[in-house]
Amino acid sequence: MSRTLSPHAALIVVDVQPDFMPGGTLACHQGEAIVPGVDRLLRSRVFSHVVATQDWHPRGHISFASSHPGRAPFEQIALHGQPQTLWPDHCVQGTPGAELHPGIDWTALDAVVRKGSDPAVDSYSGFRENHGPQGARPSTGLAGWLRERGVDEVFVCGLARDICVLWTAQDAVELGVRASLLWDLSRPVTPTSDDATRATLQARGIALIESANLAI
Ligand code: VGL
Ligand code: ZN
Repeated sequence: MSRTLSPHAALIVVDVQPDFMPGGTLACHQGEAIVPGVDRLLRSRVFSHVVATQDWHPRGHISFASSHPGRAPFEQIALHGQPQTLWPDHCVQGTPGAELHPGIDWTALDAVVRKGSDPAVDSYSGFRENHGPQGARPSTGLAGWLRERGVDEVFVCGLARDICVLWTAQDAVELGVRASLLWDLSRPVTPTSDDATRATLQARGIALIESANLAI
C-alpha cells in the first residue's frame, strides 16, 4: 500500500550526523543503514516541507561524561531535577562528526534546527530543550515554523530512534500534529529499546510506518 502525501505534511530528519553512525563517538546500531533511504526520500520531493535537526553541542557540554569528573559515558545522574544520561563527547560544533551526513543530498531541505547549544541543558526533541535550571523547556521555534506553513502532520526519521526521534514525535502529537515514525529510516542507540519504543508509539498515538508505504 502506498499513500499520497498531503501538502500539509512535513518530513523531519533528526540528527543524521556522522557521530551517530558506526565509527562515530555515539554510534547507533546500524546507523549508516538509513543513509540511502533518507537520501532517496529527500530526492523524491514527495514532501512539501522538509526540516532537519542537528545536534550541536559546545565543547564541555553538560551532557558529556567528560564534563563530570569520575563519571563514565552511559551513567545516569540527576540534572536540573531530572534523570540525565551522560554521553561520550559527540556532535561538537564545527567538527566533522557534527555535520549533516555527507552521504545525503540535502538540497531539498527547507530549514535546519540546531539544538543542544546551551552548555547547561541537553536537547533531545527538535521542538524544545530538555529541562533547564528553571525547570522550563525552551522552544526551538520548530512548532511555530510548522504552524506558519500550515503543517498538520509530520513524518519523523533519523537517529536515534529511542531518543531524539522518539522525543520529537512525542512533542509533535502533544502539539496537536499527527505524527508517524518511519521505522526503517531510524536506528536506536540501545538495540534492546525497540519493544519499549513500540509501546510508547502505541500509547501516544504515533503511527509506526515503513518508508515503502510512502508514494515514492
Ligand atoms: C541524541 C543522545 C544525545 C540523539 C543526541 O540524537 O538521539 N542522543 N544527543
Ligand atoms: Zn547530543
